[in-house]
Amino acid sequence: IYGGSKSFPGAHPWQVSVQVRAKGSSFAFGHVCGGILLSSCWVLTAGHCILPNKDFQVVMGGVNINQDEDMDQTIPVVETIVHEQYRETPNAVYNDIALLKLQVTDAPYCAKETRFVRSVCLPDQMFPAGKECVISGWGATENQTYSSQLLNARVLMISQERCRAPHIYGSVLDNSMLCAGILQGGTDSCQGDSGGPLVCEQDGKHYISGVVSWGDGCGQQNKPGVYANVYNFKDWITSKMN
Ligand code: 4AZ
Repeated sequence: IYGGSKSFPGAHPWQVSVQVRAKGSSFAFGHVCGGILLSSCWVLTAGHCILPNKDFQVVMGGVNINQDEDMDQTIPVVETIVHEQYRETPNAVYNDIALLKLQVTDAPYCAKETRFVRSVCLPDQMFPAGKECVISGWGATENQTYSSQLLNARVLMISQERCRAPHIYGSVLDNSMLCAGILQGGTDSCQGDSGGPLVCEQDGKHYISGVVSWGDGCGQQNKPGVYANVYNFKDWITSKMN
């Protein structure tokens, strides 16, 4: 996260660290992406986070990714489902969404709801341009490659029409994507935040509006973050979860 600040424990209880088993190791996992807790047994992440034939686990509840914390819940992933139309080109990533099914720990639960672990709602609308929403993650900052502390920043929703302007992203943008950021630059998601949440609050409830997906660099003027447009995938998500 560029231009962000440290998150308080429990401030983003749906934030997940998606981790892959290190090569040749039976126990060591490393952070590859963010993720979003949708229900006790389902995590939403980006399609480009899923490397085939790898073992994944998720860690949630804590704020420091390099330390075991009392609030941490670590759960193996039993199934990965990447969107059938997920596609990467040199200029954009399309339908960049995937679901992770978690291992049941204490039937019927996988993740247990606590002060620090809680799911976020699926949206029943696209949030309007100018709406202030929040991004969070352990990805790159303006000073270092990764942050051991969970960071967050406020960004503004940007209309599709505006984001398709030639000096922003032009016609590579489709309805599987949405833009959010600060067009003057400085505040943005970045590498390692991918798969993580863009969350908007409405009437005291928190809704997942976007999944960190791609962008032209990080924090650059007129190059806002591009997010998988969760409202566009709501039917796909609910059908896979059922
Ligand atoms: C990445 O490489 C990436 N500024 C993620 C988010 C953004 C750019 C790149 C958005 O995973």
